[in-house]
Amino acid sequence: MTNSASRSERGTVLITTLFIVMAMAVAAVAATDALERSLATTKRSERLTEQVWMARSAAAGIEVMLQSRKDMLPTWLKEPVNVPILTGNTQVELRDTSNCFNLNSIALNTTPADTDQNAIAVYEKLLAALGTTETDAERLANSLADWIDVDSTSRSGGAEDPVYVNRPVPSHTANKPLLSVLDLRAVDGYGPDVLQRISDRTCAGDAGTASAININALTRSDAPLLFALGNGAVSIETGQSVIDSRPVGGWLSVEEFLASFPKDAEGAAPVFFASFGTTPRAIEARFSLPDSIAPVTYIAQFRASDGEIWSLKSIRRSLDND
Ligand SMILES: [Ca+2]
Repeated sequence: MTNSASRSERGTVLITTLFIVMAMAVAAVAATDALERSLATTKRSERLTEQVWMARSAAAGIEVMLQSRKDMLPTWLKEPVNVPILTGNTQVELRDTSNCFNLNSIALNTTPADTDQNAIAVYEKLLAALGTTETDAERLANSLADWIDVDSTSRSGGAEDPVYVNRPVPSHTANKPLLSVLDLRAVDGYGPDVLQRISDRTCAGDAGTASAININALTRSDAPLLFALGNGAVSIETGQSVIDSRPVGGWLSVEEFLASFPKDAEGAAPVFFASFGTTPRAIEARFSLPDSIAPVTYIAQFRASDGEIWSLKSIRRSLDND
């Protein structure tokens, strides 16, 4: 009886010990798995950070290339160019992104942000010239102005927080300039039809900066832009006619371009609310990294004026429909 009880106790102790060992083994496996996942996450995070710095480094290399060989820009705008970076070479596609209405020209470069009524009026004219009714043009312009300005007072037909917080997915106005034209998707009134109508003629440049126009890259489809920037003084037909009359080799000066427009009854040439030049004013570079862990296209933006080219020092990833 005593021996039997002792064997039973030994058996219980053995089973308990086995359970403890099994539990410890499971815990050890779980801990190892968690550690491996944590290390993998950390490694991926470090890799992503490294890639952002690589992309910035590539953008700096592109800036040096553009600054040192300005004479090559016309060629590089036509075909991709290989740029050496730390991990090899990357193929860069350069685009002249002048000739769009800078939506952020609505914002004055002040703190707190205020808005420029002239730029809002120009934008309204552009919306109307692109086929929007005058009522909708005013509503859309004011809606964007409310989105950008820092105050919470809704303009006529505009939209501030009360409109956005009552949506099925509540949100708030940004109260700052747009980061991208794609931000318009969040602004009240900007449905797919409006975005499709205006996306090729608008861009999100520097706040408080006039739309940059390269007169030698204007196409007939830019005539509504001239109509709006000229505050309606230049009809779309006149704009198309002037663009059609561009000399072979391009206009040599902005003055020569302006002289192509008919003068008004008092002999005055049209005045444009824009910054004009005979060469690209805004350049966009798109590139990928050769050993990227995901297929990402980076976009770096540059500005050009008076023979100088400089980077905006910010890069971003390409988004859907971007
Ligand atoms: Ca606002």
